[in-house]
Amino acid sequence: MTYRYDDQNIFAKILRGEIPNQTVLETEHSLAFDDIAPQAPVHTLVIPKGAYVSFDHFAAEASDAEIVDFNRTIAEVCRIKGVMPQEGRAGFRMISNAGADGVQEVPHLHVHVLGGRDMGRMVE
Ligand code: IU
Repeated sequence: MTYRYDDQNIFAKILRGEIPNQTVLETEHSLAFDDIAPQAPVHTLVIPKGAYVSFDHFAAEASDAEIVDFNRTIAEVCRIKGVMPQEGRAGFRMISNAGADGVQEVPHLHVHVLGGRDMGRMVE
């Protein structure tokens, strides 16, 4: 599988510093920032700094260090935002849309971290 990455996508511009963002956490290989149109009290996007279109591209071509960093950044964002599961209400949902059927709008891998309210059941 060959992936074509569009370096003019909005998240590439954010990574290059051409567009501002509300940074939650930056690591060696990842950036987390708040979504501009939040769907929940907590809605943070986590992206790798590398040029990966979607999760399948990342899984196929990212280094182990990038993959570990990305996963730990997601978990750290949950801690920072106070949505780590615990006794009581906290908890979160992670979503990564990929491709047309996944209704992915921005062609740079991103995981949505959503929480701060009951996220409801994922049913049709
Ligand atoms: P999607 O999974 O590709 O559909 O999600 C793209 C998200 O990027 C969506 O939730 C937008 O609100 C968000 N976003 C953003 O945070 N900043 C932007 O400048 C743009 C989109 I354009």
